[in-house]
Amino acid sequence: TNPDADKIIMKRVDVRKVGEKEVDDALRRPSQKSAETIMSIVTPIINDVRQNGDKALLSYTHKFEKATSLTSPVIKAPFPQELMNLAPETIQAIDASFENIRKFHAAQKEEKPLQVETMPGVVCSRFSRPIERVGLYVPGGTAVLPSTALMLGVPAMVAGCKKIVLASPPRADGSITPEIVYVAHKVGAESIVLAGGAQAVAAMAYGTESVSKVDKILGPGNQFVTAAKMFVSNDTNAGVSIDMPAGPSEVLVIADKGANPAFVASDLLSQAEHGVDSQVVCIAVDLNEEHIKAIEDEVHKQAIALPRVDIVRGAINHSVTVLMKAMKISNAYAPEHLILQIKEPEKAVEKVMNAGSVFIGQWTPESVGDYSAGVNHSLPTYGYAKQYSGVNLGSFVKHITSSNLTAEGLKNVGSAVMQLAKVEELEAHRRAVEIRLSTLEG
Ligand code: HSO
Ligand code: ZN
Repeated sequence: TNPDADKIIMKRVDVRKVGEKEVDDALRRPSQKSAETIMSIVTPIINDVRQNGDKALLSYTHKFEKATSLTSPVIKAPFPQELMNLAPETIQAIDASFENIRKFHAAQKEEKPLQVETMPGVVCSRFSRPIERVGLYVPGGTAVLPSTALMLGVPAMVAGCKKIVLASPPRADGSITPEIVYVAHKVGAESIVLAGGAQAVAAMAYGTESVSKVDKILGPGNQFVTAAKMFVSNDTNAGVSIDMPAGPSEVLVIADKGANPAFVASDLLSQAEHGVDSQVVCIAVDLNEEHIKAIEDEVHKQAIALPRVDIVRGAINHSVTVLMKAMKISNAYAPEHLILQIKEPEKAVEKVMNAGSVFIGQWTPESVGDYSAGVNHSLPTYGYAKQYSGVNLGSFVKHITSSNLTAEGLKNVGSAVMQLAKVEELEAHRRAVEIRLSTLEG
């Protein structure tokens, strides 16, 4: 018998020994259910909630969350104190994290409108306004995630969104995690929708008798939540947008000889414990067999001591250690989280082209960003870091532009406008300028 048979170990790929295809295959994210399958499941749910409102919403919560005693799908602010009784050390931790996240997102505010005089007398401006009503989805599932409520709620509050609606699946007894209620209270949420999945997304997108309709839905979720967000954002009747497509969480750690194997392993595992579909990647730069073995042994040793070892085992199953070519592979993979446990890590940041959030140096585990440092943890996964940013203050505002011309300005730019209108054969456009120029001359 093989003593290593039960070892929790990542697959190894040596870029120097195998072709590009093998590397790509090893780094492929675990496959998800097909879009059609998921859509065929969520579409009837969405339509039902849209047509039948609270009644449908409640029936799905009874069915999926087993919260059969629940009689109303919404709690409105002010939230009763008895729903947010917490240990003082939890209150302190939430308050400290809240403050750091608030500071970092407040610093993202644009001080004053951008203003440019493109020609004498032609002034163009851009200014931002908060999105009025936002719906924040906080997943339930195998872990309670009040930190996600913070990551979505704090920037919404800082941006000045008028109505913040939080949705999260209730527990089987119909109650909601008190930490989430406390965060909802702190960010000034209008209500908490006690529902999850596609039904919660539909309720916020279209509104029901008791759920307020919102203008944008943000927050991570499983495949059903993501599919529902995609569906409603494509429905012009809903008039709602979303933050980004979401997939399972992931981390990529780049480690060199100086990296502490125990630290590297702890970071890989903190991501692996999120779900069996999580993927963790370790890129070993210039490491010999002994170094790699040390990391692998640490992964196993620390993993078997974790309460969520079974989830970790599932995640590690489709995770990889890659030898060499770190930054090129990392940029191609576009990890949600990138951890740099290498010499001169700040220098390497210049080469980072695609990543959701970067954790620099050995004293920066991903967990600090997940909870309390101040950066946001709602980040693009599944390779979407190539084109999406994580949630930030900008996710809660839209930009409006304005133009303001003097008579001189119109004289300066008018001929270009009239000529292009002529090219496009849009005569009314041309005349709108001409009529003014003639008035000026007359
Ligand atoms: N790493 C997760 C966020 C999270 N971690 C919540 C702990 N709680 C995805 O970025
Ligand atoms: Zn995490």
